[in-house]
This record gives sequence, structure tokens and C-alpha cells, in this order.
Amino acid sequence: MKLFDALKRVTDSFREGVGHVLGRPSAPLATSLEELEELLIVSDVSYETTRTLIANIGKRARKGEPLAEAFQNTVTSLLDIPTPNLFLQDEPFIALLVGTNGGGKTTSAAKLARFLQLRGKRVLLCAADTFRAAGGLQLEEWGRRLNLPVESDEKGTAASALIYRSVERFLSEKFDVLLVDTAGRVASKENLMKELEKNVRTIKKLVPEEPREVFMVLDATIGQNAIVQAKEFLRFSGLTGIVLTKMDGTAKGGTVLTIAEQFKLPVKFVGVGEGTEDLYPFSPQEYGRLLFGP
Ligand SMILES: Nc1nc2c(ncn2[C@@H]2O[C@H](COP(=O)(O)OP(=O)(O)OP(=O)(O)O)[C@@H](O)[C@H]2O)c(=O)[nH]1
Ligand SMILES: [Mg+2]
Repeated sequence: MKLFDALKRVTDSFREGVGHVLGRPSAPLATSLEELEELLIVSDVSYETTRTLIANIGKRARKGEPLAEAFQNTVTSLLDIPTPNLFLQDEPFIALLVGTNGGGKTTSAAKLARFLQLRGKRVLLCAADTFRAAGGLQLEEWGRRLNLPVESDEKGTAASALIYRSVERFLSEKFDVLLVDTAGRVASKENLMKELEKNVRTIKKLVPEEPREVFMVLDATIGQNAIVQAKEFLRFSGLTGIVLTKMDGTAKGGTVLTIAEQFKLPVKFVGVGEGTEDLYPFSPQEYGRLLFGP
């Protein structure tokens, strides 16, 4: 299944709504903008992001751009946050997965491992969620299923010691990728964020330019409050992108737009199920075509 099919449910209702509003070019601009605003809100785009989008669309339209183009251009330029995608390159690298509790970090680590495995990469997994015994066991189980090595430790041991050991193994055994799963945390808790920073410092001690990918894993079905909570993670400055999970659990695609506007981070992967094949690299162009294409 392609990203296109996987997200069809999400984008179909949006397209229908857009078609309805844009299908009446003779309607006054103010009316059309109001209708678009409503459509964005019911599609789960945050109020703040909706206001920004509508202001931009209005500005473009008043300069003479046809409304449909103004809308499409606004949305696609919002989504198009330039970023190197290390996952599609050849050099070895280390990636860290961070985020609030239950967002899908561990499952996404397994999915990313599978994604890379299918492309011939040698992957090492690190179960740095040592808060809960289940954290390590869960990743070990994925490792068994995928036949991939997993570095893990007893519950309660320091994540940084485990990470150090994993990076050493990554280097000495010349793996292509090290994926580090971390414990879920609330970003407003200072000590938990300090621990995350320590994890990163630990990696840098051995390889100064790593981790070159730090993904925030976000559940697409979360409400506005959770978005606010996730935004606290932006204080953690090393973030390079978002893995948006559970897109199969929503019929509203707006979260993608809210994240792009409020987080200024690219969505790099989209999760659409609980299996290791349920992950797709996200392409703003493709998503734009889904929303606006014929
Ligand atoms: N439907 C669906 N479920 C998902 C997806 N990704 C993860 N899940 C489910 O979400 C739940 C939480 O996933 P985990 O990977 O354990 O989340 P986590 O962020 O590691 O959780 P903590 O380590 O407790 O913070 C599990 O039941 C997963 O199967 C997805 O894309 N779609
Ligand atoms: Mg986990």
C-alpha cells in the first residue's frame, strides 16, 4: 500500500470540502475564506494555525491569485520545510526517538528498523527506555521478530550507560544505523529533559556529529492539549523532524498542517498501523497532490 492509499481516508473528506468551497468562484472572497476557515477547523487544524493560513490565503487572493491556487500554494509552502533525509542516504548515522508517553516511539523504532532493513542496512537497536521493564522487553520482542540485535538493560539502570555501550558497538561492529528508543516523558519536567540532553551528550562523546536525526514521535489523533504539551519538546533543540503516528486512527488530516506551522519541523515519516510495514516516508509534494490533485 502506498502513502497515497494509506492516507486516502484522511484526505477524501478534506478534498470534498475544498471542492465545495472552491467550486463557487463567484462567491465573495470573505464568504469563501470563512468557509475555508470552518473546513480547516473541522479537519483538526488548530485555531492558531487556521488563522495563519487564512490570513495568508486572503493576502494572496487579494493580490489577484485565484482562490484555489492561493489555498494550495499556502498549504504546500507550509509543508515544504527543507530537510536532508538521512534515511535515504548511504552514510552511517544515529537516530534518537523522543516524545511524550504512548506516542508510538517503540513501535516507530521497529518500523524504521524494518524500513532500513528492507533497504539493505545493518541496523542496531538500543532500548534506552529503562524506566519500565516493559520498555526494553517490547523492543527486544521487535528485534526477535525482525531478526535484529537489540542492546538493552535492566529496568532502572542509567539510560546513558546503555547508550554509551550501544554507540561503542555501533562503531566497532560497523553498523549502518543505530536507532535509540527513549522513555516517554513530559517535557515540562525539567529533570526528564536534562536526562534527554545527557543522552545526547553521551552519544556526542563518542561521535561528535551524532545523533544527526532526533525524531519527535507524535500521535496524530491527539487533541489540542497534547499538541501544546508536545510543543514543550521544542525546548529540546536537537529535534530534526517528526514521525507522525496513528494516521490510520483519524479521518482528519489537519494535524499535519498544525505541526508544520507550529513546530516548524518537517514530518519525515507517517505511521498508519501497528505493524512494521505500516510506515511511509512523508512527502509534502505527495500530500499536496492528495489534498488538491485531480
Ligand atoms: N493504530 C496505530 N497504532 C499505533 C501506531 N503506532 C503505534 N501504535 C500503538 O500505540 C501504542 C503505543 O505505542 P508504543 O510504541 O508503545 O508507544 P511509546 O511511545 O513507545 O510508549 P511509551 O514508551 O510508553 O512512552 C501501542 O499499542 C502501538 O501498537 C500507528 O501508527 N497506528
Ligand atoms: Mg516505548
